[in-house]
Amino acid sequence: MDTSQSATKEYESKYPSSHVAEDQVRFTKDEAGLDYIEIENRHATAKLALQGAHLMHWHPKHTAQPVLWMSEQSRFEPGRSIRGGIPLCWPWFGAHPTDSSLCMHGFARVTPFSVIDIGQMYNGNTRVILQMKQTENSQRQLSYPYTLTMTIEIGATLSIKLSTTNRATQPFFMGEAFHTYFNVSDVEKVSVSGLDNTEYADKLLDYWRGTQEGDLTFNQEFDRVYVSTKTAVKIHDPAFNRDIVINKKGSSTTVVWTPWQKKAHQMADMAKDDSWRKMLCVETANAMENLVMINPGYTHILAVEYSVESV
Ligand code: TA6
Repeated sequence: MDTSQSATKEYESKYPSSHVAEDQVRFTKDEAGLDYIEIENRHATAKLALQGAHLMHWHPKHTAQPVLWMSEQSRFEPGRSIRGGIPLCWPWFGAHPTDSSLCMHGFARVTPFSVIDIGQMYNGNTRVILQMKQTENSQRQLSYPYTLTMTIEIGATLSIKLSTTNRATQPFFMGEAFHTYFNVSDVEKVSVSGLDNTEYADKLLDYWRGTQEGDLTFNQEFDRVYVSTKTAVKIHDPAFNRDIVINKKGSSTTVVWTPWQKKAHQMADMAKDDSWRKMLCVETANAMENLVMINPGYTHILAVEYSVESV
């Protein structure tokens, strides 16, 4: 029995109630001990790391290119973030507001999640429900009682929901993001629409505030936090003959980032070639003045849906 068969058997013994669609789902484990779920249904293929409920790969069958980008230099080690796919930023975005010793973008992306349910939907999509485990590291960084649940539905479109339930007796504030790396033909040849007239903080200009005029195009490092915006955005990629449409709910911030060459080549988990051109981050978030307050007993849901339109 190979590792994926034994991983599947282990899963079925642990989660007997889940209706694992045999031919759609494989459970694998790599030599570093990270667990993965590989999915193929009639609409798409996908791969998910249980650490950080991290969707690494999504390729709907109606488009020639995968929709998510993954660095060839990414490391896959317990406790280390993966460079590409959809890193989960939670319970803060960017640097911790008061303690700079804590990791960028929060600890959820390096924390293991357990699979609560997995199965085939009536429309042929595969839905995976995961819950973040409480670890010594997570409890050290956030002592509040909470439940963090991720629901991912994989098909011709990709739907992701991150539910935070406050199980404490007092409200708490948090930041969050789906820090999504999109696979593009060349970042210098794409544009992003949907943020016209939107205020932003420019991280490269010490958070200087400006207002976006028209579509975004890229010819240098770009790192802007667009605030108080609930609009859908589109990545227009004529060379890949497609638009990637990003619809969101429960999010008031959209972050757009390309490191460009110099910054990319300074990053240990980015190749020292021009692969940085093949990625663009458009992140569905709540950050800066858009932090979320959750009252005791309440649940906040950050939701996004990605679809691909041929052009
Ligand atoms: O969302 C953009 C950003 O905040 C950039 O400033 C850059 O730091 C990027 O995230 C990557 O962060 P990471 O911690 O994953 O290296």
